[in-house]
Amino acid sequence: MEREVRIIGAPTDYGANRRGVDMGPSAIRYAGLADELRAAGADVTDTGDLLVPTAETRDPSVDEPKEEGRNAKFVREVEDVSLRLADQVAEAIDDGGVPLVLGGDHSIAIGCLSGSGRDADIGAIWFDAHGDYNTPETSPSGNIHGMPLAAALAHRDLADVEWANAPGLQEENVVWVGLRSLDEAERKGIRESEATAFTMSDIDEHGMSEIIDQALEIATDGVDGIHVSLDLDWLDPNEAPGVGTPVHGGATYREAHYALERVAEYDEEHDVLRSMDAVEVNPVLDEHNQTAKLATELAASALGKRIL
Ligand code: 6HN
Ligand code: MN
Ligand code: MN
Ligand code: MN
Repeated sequence: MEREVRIIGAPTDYGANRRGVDMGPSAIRYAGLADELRAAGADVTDTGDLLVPTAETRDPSVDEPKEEGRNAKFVREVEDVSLRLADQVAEAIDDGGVPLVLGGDHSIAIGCLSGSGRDADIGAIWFDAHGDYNTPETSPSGNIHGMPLAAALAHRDLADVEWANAPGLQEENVVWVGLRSLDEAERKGIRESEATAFTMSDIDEHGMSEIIDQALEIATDGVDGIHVSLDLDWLDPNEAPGVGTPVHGGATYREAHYALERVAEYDEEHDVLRSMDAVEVNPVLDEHNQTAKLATELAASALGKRIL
């Protein structure tokens, strides 16, 4: 039977510095997402975009910093989007589908993780150049897209931010793949965590094939399923120029495809993929929609597209 893939657009840029990432869902749809997914054998429904008030109509500093030393911009707006998105993600899973959430900036992963882990224990594979493990206390930018994993895991000074916590997410089942840009506090936090971090150097040393297999084993061990978070800046900027925080030395086109094809193969055997997001596509910075196209292809790979 065909599996339902439910597309949910989350056109936010509250969590990022650069305007434009809110156009990501449109660009990814325009790149042919639904057709690619249907070709991969999915039964596709598109719920459209969440309503997200444009950032210009909001004051980023309202209520923030909440106290001395805490910096998180647009925290109320991110809360509002996260709560509504979590409901939609949970509903799609309840209905037997796989929600595919299109960002928007990476702060939308907060809603994805809490929705996906609402009535389940989950792991997560985090394909990203960055750790996204800052908190309002450690963040150099105040941008919430650098914080979603720490928030979901209720870390450090975020334990009281209940709307951002994803109680189902198990720290020991969180795996980063492709890290190459960490702030000092993130580095310390990641070292001290029970989660597993694979850097680009690990990929250089062992190859993507071995790293993704390990990541899948760790993320799925003893949980009901996993969330796959795909930040397009995971790829090298030569492949994915349309992102707000590019970092050289990222995954190649084939490494990225291979990793997501393995997710699909593993899912076919073990039925582990609960939910997925594709985030940080910024059409304003992109070249001929190349990064949106890549997001489309990689999502299709993860959801069953095969070469042969
Ligand atoms: N992303 N570590 C930097 C910060 O501002 O916290 C960059 C975060 C980038 C986040 O790409 O999703
Ligand atoms: Mn990210
Ligand atoms: Mn990133
Ligand atoms: Mn546990």
